[in-house]
Amino acid sequence: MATSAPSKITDWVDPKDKSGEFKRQQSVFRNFISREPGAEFPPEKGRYHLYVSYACPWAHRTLITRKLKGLEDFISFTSVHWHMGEHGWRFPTPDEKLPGENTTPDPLHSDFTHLRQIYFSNDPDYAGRFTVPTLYDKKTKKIVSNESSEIIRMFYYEFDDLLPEPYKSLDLYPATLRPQIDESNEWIYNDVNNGVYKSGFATTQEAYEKAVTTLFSSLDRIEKHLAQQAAVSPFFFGTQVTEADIRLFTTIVRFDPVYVQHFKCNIRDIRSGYPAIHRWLRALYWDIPAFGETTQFEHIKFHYTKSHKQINQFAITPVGPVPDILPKDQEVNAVTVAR
Ligand SMILES: N[C@@H](CCC(=O)N[C@@H](CS)C(=O)NCC(=O)O)C(=O)O
Repeated sequence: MATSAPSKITDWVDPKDKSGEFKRQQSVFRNFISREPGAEFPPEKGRYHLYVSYACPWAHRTLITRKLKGLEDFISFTSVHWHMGEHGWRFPTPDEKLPGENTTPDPLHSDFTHLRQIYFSNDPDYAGRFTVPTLYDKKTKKIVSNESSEIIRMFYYEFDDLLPEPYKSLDLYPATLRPQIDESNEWIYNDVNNGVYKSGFATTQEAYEKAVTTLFSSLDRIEKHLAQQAAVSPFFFGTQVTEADIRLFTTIVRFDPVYVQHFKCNIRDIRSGYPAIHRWLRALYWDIPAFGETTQFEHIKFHYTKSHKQINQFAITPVGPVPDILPKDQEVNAVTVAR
């Protein structure tokens, strides 16, 4: 079960790895909530708890899906504090007032101060990373999963027998679109979702340039796709929101506020360089509460800029861009003038 952990939690790139490339570890807990008879983790109202960070794009996927599927009364959640230090994520203290709902101490373990204690209570020998999202079973006191791509898929269908319409029939991974979604997941994960981290955590010029140029050629490809797709719907594929929207949104909404400057993803930004992506982003953010209401820019901006001391020694958070996200009917001046 254990994977090897680096000596320091902040050693995003193994100092012994001369390539300077960020290599993300595999998630360790890979169980599934399932409505199959006899399943170890059956769908039950109130049984599961999600530990997330509002800052984290992977955890953000699970918050969006939970809300889209109407699972708010079924799955409770807590967001950790945005600061990640030497001991990893910590819970807010009772006197800290942070934006966003459920930014509280751990409601399930009053003596726990850090997320890592959930991992150790589950497996005292755990040697992997202490990541969010973490899906926890209150009944057996076990971690079900710490892999966001699998947690969201459990949420798509496994609670459907307990859900009213229209949530029950909302299909976020429709059979007809699966080949397209799977194909795009592959390169968008490698080049974009994880690509921003590969760019920002690189410790050699070569590793950085390789990641950032790959990232931007994939953004160019997405831009072309979304410009054509705009004739059909505001969504990435087909005429309804799907997994493709959820997985791309959490990276793109962080792009201008954080990744452009903090992760040096600055060949272009979204608001002035990618009109179709910008339109798609704002339609999701402003028109669908599951996207807008789960986005907490203060957590997002503070987390990256004040936790990654190897990138930003004095932990100063840049003020801009202002605003974090533009209204749908407003553009940056350069775009308005060009029109
Ligand atoms: N594969 C995981 C990745 C999750 C992940 O890396 N989360 C980050 C926050 S954005 C984390 O908790 N990192 C803590 C660490 O690596 O120590 C998933 O998609 O669920």
